[in-house]
Amino acid sequence: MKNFLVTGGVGFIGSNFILKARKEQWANIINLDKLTYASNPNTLEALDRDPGYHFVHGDIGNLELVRSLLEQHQPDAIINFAAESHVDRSIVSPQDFIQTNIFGTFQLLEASKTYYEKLPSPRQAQFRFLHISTDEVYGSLSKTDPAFREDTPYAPNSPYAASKAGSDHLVRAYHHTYGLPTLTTNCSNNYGPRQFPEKLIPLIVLNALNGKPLPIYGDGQNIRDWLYVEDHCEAIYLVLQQSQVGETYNVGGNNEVTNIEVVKQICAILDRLAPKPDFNYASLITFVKDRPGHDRRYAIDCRKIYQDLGWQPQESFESGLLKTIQWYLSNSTWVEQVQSGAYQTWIEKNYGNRNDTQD
Ligand code: NAD
Ligand code: TDX
Repeated sequence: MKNFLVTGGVGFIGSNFILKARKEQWANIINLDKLTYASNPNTLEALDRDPGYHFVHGDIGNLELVRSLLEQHQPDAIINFAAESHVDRSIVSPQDFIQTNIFGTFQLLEASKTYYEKLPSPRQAQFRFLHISTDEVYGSLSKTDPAFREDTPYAPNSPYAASKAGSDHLVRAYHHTYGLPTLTTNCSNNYGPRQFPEKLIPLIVLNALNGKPLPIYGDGQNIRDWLYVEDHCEAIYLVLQQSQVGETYNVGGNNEVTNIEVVKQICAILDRLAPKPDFNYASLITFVKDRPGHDRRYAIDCRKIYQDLGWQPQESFESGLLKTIQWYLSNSTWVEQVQSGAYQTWIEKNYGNRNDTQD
């Protein structure tokens, strides 16, 4: 079986990818994760006894650590999910975004280049570096603009988007200049199980269940395209298996929805699944000050991945949202861990304050 080095695999999308990769026997996994505030190590406890899964606590920016992991595990592919990913945090405090998303990706590329150049030619032909990126690098659309295509010029607006754009450019340059067999996917807003509740959908679900206000930035008319995380994971695997090297693919859910509509749909589902007498969850909706520089609309044109690889999203927004909310209702321990900060205590107990510990 193949070996994949996954970075940031304790986070939302990476953990869903790893669980699927092990279930479907796509590959053995080495998971390099720094365990920032956005990760709950218990997310992957189902793999505790899986001999095909190996966790390493560390930073993608630690060149020595990454080099030794590559040497030791000889992966057939590297899939880079590791990032600081929350736009609001990037506005308040951009430093970590530059450090991980730009410098960290640069270090990972450096280590990958040396590793790739030393591989014997049959293995070189198979090797891939897949970088996971976002539609936010393309900037903001008006209601009538056509959706983002792979050749839409980059115009990032937030420090997060700019840091992801920087990493995408580095990945492109390592292919163009050094021949590293890279691939990049730019996807829209993911939703599904195991997402940290700083992002809109889990935040609204958990605030509602706790009777807290449901904050809507600005007028609530900003539009996002929503992609169910499992559909995204399928797309990533397909790109890895079938794409020509150097390609980039946009991945979207064909689900453009305004924020206010997303929140109303969540409230309607909760009214059915967790009813309270004489109470509608929508009564908690509260309009708050807008996010600075808030992008108005994202939309993805996924014709390229459909035409080249035959991928299209399978999940409707209605059924994906229902499954997501059911997951949060059935996984109260996970929710308590991320909300109480108990997992950070667990990290300190198990790993101390060391950032680059090899398991
Ligand atoms: P997340 O914040 O849930 O998880 C990120 C993971 O990366 C965490 O486990 C964290 O501990 C780890 N990490 C952070 N810095 C690290 C470092 N220096 N070294 C090693 N590990 C580190 O993010 P996510 O939502 O799962 O996003 C994964 C990737 O997908 C990111 O690159 C993000 O930019 C991209 N993306 C996310 C979305 C989305 O809607 N969530 C959409 C498009 C693209
Ligand atoms: O409390 C809120 N109220 C609100 O109205 C929050 C947290 C968000 N919003 C709005 C802002 C956005 O228009 O909801 C929309 C979604 O917000 P986020 O969940 O923060 O996602 P977004 O900013 O769109 O970015 C996400 O998708 C692209 C991910 O966080 C990124 O990592 C990804 O690249």
